[in-house]
Amino acid sequence: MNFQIVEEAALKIKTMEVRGAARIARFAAETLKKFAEMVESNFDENMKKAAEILLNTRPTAVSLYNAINYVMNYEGDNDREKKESAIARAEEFIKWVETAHEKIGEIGARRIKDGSVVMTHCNSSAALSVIKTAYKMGKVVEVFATESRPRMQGHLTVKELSEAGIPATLIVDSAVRYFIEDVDYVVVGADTITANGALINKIGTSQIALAAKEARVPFMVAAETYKFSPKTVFGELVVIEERDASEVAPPEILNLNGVKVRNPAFDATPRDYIDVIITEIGAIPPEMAYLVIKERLGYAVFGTEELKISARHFD
Ligand code: RI2
Repeated sequence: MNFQIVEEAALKIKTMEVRGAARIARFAAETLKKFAEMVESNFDENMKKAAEILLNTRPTAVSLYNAINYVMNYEGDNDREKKESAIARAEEFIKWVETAHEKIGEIGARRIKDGSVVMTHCNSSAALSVIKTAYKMGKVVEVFATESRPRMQGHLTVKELSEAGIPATLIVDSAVRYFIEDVDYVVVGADTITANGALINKIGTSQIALAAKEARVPFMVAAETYKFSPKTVFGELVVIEERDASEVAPPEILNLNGVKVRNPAFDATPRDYIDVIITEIGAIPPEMAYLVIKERLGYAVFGTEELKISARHFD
């Protein structure tokens, strides 16, 4: 069996050519669908290998894990039935991704008051859905977007805001506290929400949450339910991806004697700093994360390696 399309997709995720927790999840489901269509024999074995290749790319966003598990939860008595089921499940997952954004936009925008200034971090499609919807309702007057070093995803955000006609101000990450008094809401996305309601998101998010709490600025998280982590119910800790130091500093710095350069891509924001999590099924307090995992995702465990996501995904 030729795994080329899977290996190519895995490389795109690893190098962040395809990035963003929702996008990588959707891309993994699309890739598994294409691969399933090509498999002619030994369906289980080949799909398992493809799933492993895709999983072995970026460790932090649980959306990737949930997408893969969702597709791999296919059923059937023979290869033909299994293939049909896997393809159908991949399509269901893709639809889940597509429909969730719109609902999150609607629900999140309702919480924003007229004339608001919003701050966001990195480049989150879910957070931007809230901001764009609120803007269309005439509620947002300006958006502060952080650069989000080292990959500068803030540049993507201001481009997107500009295309949508939304006044945007780009700031360096360290200017967050300087500007926080001018802000009415912080709206960020999520890579993972843990069972205890903590948010794992782009490095720097927790500092923004700290500044927001100090300034009494509401901190809103936009997260589809497939960003909630069933693994954390079983005590597993979220692995924080540490990317290559060359993303942070040039060779003359990397080669200095006695100097280390570290590049964690994500950090954890405790639930006490989060006012609300906007999901496609409603605005929930972070304390309800466990219930979302239990009721929405379902978790029949076959060893933590093989969690089954028996989701009632979208209704
Ligand atoms: P959406 C991104 O991770 C950012 O941390 C962003 O906040 C999060 O995914 C969610 O993005 P990266 O892939 O799924 O840039 O809301 O490391 O688009």
